[in-house]
Amino acid sequence: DKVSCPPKIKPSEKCGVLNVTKITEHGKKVRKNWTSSWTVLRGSLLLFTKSQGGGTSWFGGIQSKPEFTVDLRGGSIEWASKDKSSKKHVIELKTRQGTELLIQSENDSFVNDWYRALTDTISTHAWE
Ligand code: I3S
Repeated sequence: DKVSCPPKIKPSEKCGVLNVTKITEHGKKVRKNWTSSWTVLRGSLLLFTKSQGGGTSWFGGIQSKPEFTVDLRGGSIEWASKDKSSKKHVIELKTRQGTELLIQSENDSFVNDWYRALTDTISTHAWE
C-alpha cells in the first residue's frame, strides 16, 4: 500500500489510491462504477484521476487533467451504511452540488486517515 505521491505534490496536499464510485450526480441516482483512482486533496478540492497499471505508478495526470473534481465546501461525510455497499471501510461523501460518492480501500487505517482529512477539510472550509 505504500505508494509515493507525485513529484509535484505540495506538503499541504494529501494523496493516495482509493476505490471510488459516484452513486448520485446532480441529485440523480447513477449506476455504480467502482474504479481505482489517484486521489489528491488540495485545499477544499478533491481531485480524482484513474490510476493506471494497478494503481502503484504515477503518471502525473492529476496535475494537468483530473478525471473529476469535487468541492468539499458545504459537503458532508459519514461512514456508509451496509445498504450502500457490501464493501468494508466505505466513506460516503455528499457534496453541496448534489453529487454523492463512495470512497473505499481495503486498508482500514488508510481509510481512517482519509476520513479524518476530509472531515477536517469540511470543517475548515465550513464558512466559505
Ligand atoms: O449497490 P449495488 O447495485 O449492489 O452495487 C454493486 C453493483 O454496482 C455491481 O455492478 P453491476 O450491478 O453493474 O454488475 C458492482 O460490481 C458491485 O461492486 C456493487 O456493489 P458494492 O457492494 O461492491 O458497492
